Amino acid sequence: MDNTKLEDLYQTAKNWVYEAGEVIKRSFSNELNITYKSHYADLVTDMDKAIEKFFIDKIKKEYPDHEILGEEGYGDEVKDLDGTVWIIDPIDGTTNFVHQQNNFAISVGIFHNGEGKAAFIYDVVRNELFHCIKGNGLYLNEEKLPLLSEVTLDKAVIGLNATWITPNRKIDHHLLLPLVRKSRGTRSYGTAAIELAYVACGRLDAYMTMRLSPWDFAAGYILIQEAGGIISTMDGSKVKVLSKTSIFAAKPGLHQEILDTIHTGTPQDGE
Ligand code: 2AM
Ligand code: CA
Ligand code: CA
Ligand code: CA
Repeated sequence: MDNTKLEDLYQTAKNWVYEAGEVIKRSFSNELNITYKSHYADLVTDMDKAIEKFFIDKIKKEYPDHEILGEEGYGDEVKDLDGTVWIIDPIDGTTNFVHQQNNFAISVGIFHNGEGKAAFIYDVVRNELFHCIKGNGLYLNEEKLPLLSEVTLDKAVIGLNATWITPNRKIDHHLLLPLVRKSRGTRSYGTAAIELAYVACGRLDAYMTMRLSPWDFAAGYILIQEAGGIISTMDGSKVKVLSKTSIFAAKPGLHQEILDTIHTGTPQDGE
């Protein structure tokens, strides 16, 4: 894809993200139709479905050869990242959307032949669009943000949610105690997309989560790398963009310090 084509795609996608945001804002006065997916805490609303369909209609009309992977399943069965692939979460943070009408985002990542090319995470209520086109730096609305700088754990704020205190197969949860003790603090926003955007812009120094799907992290994955951050799985290996995976994103330096703390620490640390 040449630069002019990519620039066009980026502008078009950005306009659609703003338009979708307007649709969501207008919906606040309507009653929501909420249903359950896999279990009692896994919600979906008519707005999740409407916004996903909104993107799919636009993309299929304008770019019929592009593929789309969306959470609500109206897109394609995407098997690989050949060609141009959009990975879309129409509303990330549906529980917040339902309970708070705040702290949710539209997340759109665009890949071409396996490479992240453009990304958008739009916090609709705060009017904050985190976005990038590959190689051009990270933007918050119109403002270009600086590259992430190094920080040590004692000065870091870490995005971490309470599922980590439950026993799990991924990691001995006691190993996270030193992170909670030694960092400046932990935060949990209930929206992976915004948490990743916050790492990209430096509001969080790191974020770790046990199991996300491609639509939860695709845009954040692109934004964080554009900002000079590091994103991997919890054990530090490369993220497979089309798989369900743990995610660990952090500023350079801190990423290794946390991996060392977790993987060489002893469960008693910090107790
Ligand atoms: P979602 O709101 O798009 O479903 C906190 O719930 C974060 O984890 C959100 O980013 C949410 O995305 C994501 N998540 C992933 N799988 C989930 C599930 N099965 N139930 C609830 N949230 C899930
Ligand atoms: Ca969901
Ligand atoms: Ca999500
Ligand atoms: Ca969602």
